Formats: sequence, structure tokens, C-alpha cells
Amino acid sequence: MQQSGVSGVTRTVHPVVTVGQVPTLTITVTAGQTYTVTVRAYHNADGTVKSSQKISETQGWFTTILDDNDRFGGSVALRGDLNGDGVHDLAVGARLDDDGGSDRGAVYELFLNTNGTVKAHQKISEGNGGFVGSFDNTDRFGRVVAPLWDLDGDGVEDLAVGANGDDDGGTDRGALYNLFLQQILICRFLPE
Ligand SMILES: [Ca+2]
Ligand SMILES: [Ca+2]
Ligand SMILES: [Ca+2]
Ligand SMILES: [Ca+2]
Repeated sequence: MQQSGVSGVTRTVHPVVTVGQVPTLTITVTAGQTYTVTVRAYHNADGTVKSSQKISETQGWFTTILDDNDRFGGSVALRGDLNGDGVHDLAVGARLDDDGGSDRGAVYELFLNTNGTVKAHQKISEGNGGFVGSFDNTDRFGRVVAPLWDLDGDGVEDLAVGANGDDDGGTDRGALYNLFLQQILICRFLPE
């Protein structure tokens, strides 16, 4: 806070505030002086949870069918606002998904609402989401996911996905896929 006195002198004091308690400040005013006091409130996290939203096959409006042992949620990466609705999105791995064969893996792009529920999703796996490559069984695509920001400069964020069971060169040597995502055109009519 700022404390202003006579002759335009301003100095800043920092009252001690205990989390969970109402802050108090005592000011001693000398006769003939004028003080202007400005108090600002800052919202900082104390590490505890205010609320939560679970996303699973049956919760959070995630309208997909998972299979046993898909391991959805085994990897997560924060994305930018992929669909241009002003809300950050998520990439989530399901490394034991069975599209194309056993435990080949998958990644879900989750387009989120501000309350943490899923507005829409796009699955990327063998034969889904525009991915034209093929995996082998137990490649575990989606074991890790990481944002690449816009690697190729086309204005669309890209994604790195690990497949640590890939067998190029030998058993389970692993692979990394850099996925360049498709551009879509979004038009919005804005009020004048
Ligand atoms: Ca979004
Ligand atoms: Ca599986
Ligand atoms: Ca890009
Ligand atoms: Ca393998």
C-alpha cells in the first residue's frame, strides 16, 4: 500500500497479512497531516483445491467410449486455444488404446469449457484424426505428449507425441512423432 503525507512525500509500507485472516492496518495520524491510503487485494493460490472436474468415460461430458486398460490420462499437455473460443485446451494420451491393433495408443485433443468439462474432442490414433501412419502392437503412441507451439509457422499449434514401444532398429527402442495439425477457418460475427 501507499502512504502519502505532507509535502507530497509518498512511501510504501507492506502490512503482514495471514492467509485466511482479515488484514488489519493501524495508522497513527499526526495533527495537521493528510494521509491517502490505497489498499489492493491480490489473489494468490495457497496450494489447496477450491473445486475440481473429473473427465472420464462417464464424467465431464467426454462423449467417447474407452476400453479397459486404455490408460486415458497417462499423459497430459496444456495446449493453446486450438478452436479459437478463448479457452485453453488439452492433449491427453491413452497409450494402450487398441485402434489398429493391441496397445498401439492414441491421443485425445480436448476442447474445454471454462468449467473444466469437455466441449468437444478429437482422437488421433491409427486411422483417426487424419493420422495416416501405422503403428505396431504395443508401440504405445501417447505415452508422452508435449506442445510444440507452432513449429512450422502456419498459425496452428503442433504437438509432439512419444511412442516408447516403437521397434525401429530393435525392440522397444521408441519413437517421437511431431504432429503438424490442420488449419481450420473460423468466422465469427461480432456486434458493432
Ligand atoms: Ca479452446
Ligand atoms: Ca489396449
Ligand atoms: Ca503449426
Ligand atoms: Ca515394441
